[in-house]
Amino acid sequence: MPKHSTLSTPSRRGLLSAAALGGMGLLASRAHAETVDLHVPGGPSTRPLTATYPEKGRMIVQRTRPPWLETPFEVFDTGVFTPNDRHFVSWHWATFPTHVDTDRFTLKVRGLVERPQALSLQELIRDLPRFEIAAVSQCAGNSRLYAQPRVAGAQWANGSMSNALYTGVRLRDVLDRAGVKGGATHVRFGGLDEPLLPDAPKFVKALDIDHARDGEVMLAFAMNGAQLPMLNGFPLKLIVPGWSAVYWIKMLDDIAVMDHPDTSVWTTRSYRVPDTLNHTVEPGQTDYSLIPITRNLPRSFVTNLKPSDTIPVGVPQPVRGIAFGGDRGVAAVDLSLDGGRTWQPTILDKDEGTYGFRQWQSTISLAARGAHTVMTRCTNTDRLVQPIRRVWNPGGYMSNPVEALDLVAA
Ligand SMILES: Nc1nc2c(c(=O)[nH]1)N[C@H]1C(S)=C(S)[C@@H](COP(=O)(O)O)O[C@H]1N2
Ligand SMILES: [Mo]
Repeated sequence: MPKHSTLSTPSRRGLLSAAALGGMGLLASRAHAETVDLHVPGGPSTRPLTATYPEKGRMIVQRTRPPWLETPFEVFDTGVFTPNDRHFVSWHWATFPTHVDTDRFTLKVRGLVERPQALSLQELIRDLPRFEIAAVSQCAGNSRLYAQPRVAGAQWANGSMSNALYTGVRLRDVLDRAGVKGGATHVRFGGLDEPLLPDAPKFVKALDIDHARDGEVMLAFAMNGAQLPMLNGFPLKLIVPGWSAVYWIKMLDDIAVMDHPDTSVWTTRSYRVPDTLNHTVEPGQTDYSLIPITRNLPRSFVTNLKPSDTIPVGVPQPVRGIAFGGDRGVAAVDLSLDGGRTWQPTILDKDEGTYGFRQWQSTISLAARGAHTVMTRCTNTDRLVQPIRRVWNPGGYMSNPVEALDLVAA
C-alpha cells in the first residue's frame, strides 16, 4: 500500500473537505465481471470494467498499480463536460497519498522569488482572484492502443481524455504574490506523490516563465463545480489549457522558480516526440531528433455510433460527436463518406471555451446496403487539420488521425 495510507478523520473547512481513499488495492483486485470491446485490430480487444475505485464510476481498467483507468467512450456522448467520476486516471508511481489533510496542506513557492510562500488552501482561496476555464485534459499517449506496429506504454484506447470546467486561481497571481526575481526563465511543478524507491525520479514538469504567467495557466481546486476527486489530484491541480495532461501536475504542492530549464528525466528523456511532420516516423527509422511534447492537436470523434453498428439503408441517420482544437478553438468538423475524397460540414454546438470539447452534429444517409466508413476531421482556428494517416512514433504519442468509423447499412 502507499506510504501515506494512514487514514485520519476527514475535517471540513471552507470550500474543501479532506478526502481519503481506503482499501484501494483490495477493491482493485476483485474479479472484474464486465468487459468492454476496444475494437483493437488483431486483438486482444476486450478490457475489464470496474466501478470499485473511490469517487469513480464505471471505468476501463488498463492497469491497477499505479491505477490507469480509462473513460468508456460512450460517456463522451452525454455532454461536453465529462463527469468527474468518469474522468480518466493516470499516475506514474503507485505511492501517491490516499489522504490529504487540508488543514495542514501548503503550497510552496520557492526559488527565484522575493517572498517564498507556504500558502494554505484557505489563503489561496480567500486571497487570490477566482479564475475559471474549460479545458481538455488528454494523456500524450491517448489512442496508443491503435499504433501499428504496437508500442509499449499504457494501452489507452481513445478514452484517456476528459473535458472539465476548472475553478481556481491563476498561476500568475500566485507567482506575483511571491514576486518573481529578474533572471527567472522557468517554473517547475511537483506534487505530493513520491516514488517508492529513493533513486527513482520524482515526477515533475516545468513551463517557461512567459507561459507560466500567461493568465490562463491556473491552479484548480474544483472541477465541474465540485472538489477534485483524490485520484485526479485533490486538493490542487495545475491546469495548462491546450497542453498535454503530462504538464497538469496533480496534488500540486511545490512551485520552484528557476533560472534554467528543467533537467529531470521527464523532460530530457521521456515525453518526447520526433521533430518531424505530424511527429510521425517509420518503424526502425533513427535519423530524427526529439522534442518535448507540448500542445494538444485537433481531434474529432463520433460519439453516438460505434464500430459495426447497423443503420437502416436510405434513412437519414443523426450523427453527433465531439471535437477539440488542441491549443486553439474548433473552426470546423467535417465528415466524409467516400474515404476522404469529399467532405461535408457539420453543425457546431455551443462554444464552451477555446480549449474544451465542442459538440457537433450532422445527418448522413447511406444509400447502398453493406459496409460504409464515416470519417471525421477537425480543423482548428489556426487552420491545423487532423492528418489522414495515423501518426506513428516509438512512444505512441500525439496520435490524432482522422477517425474512420465502420458502419453497416441494412
Ligand atoms: N503529481 C502527478 N501529476 C501528474 C502525473 C503524476 O504521475 N503525478 N501524471 C501526469 C499524466 S502523464 C497525466 S496523463 C495526468 C492524468 O491526470 P488524471 O489522472 O487526473 O486524469 O496527470 C499528470 N499529472
Ligand atoms: Mo499521461
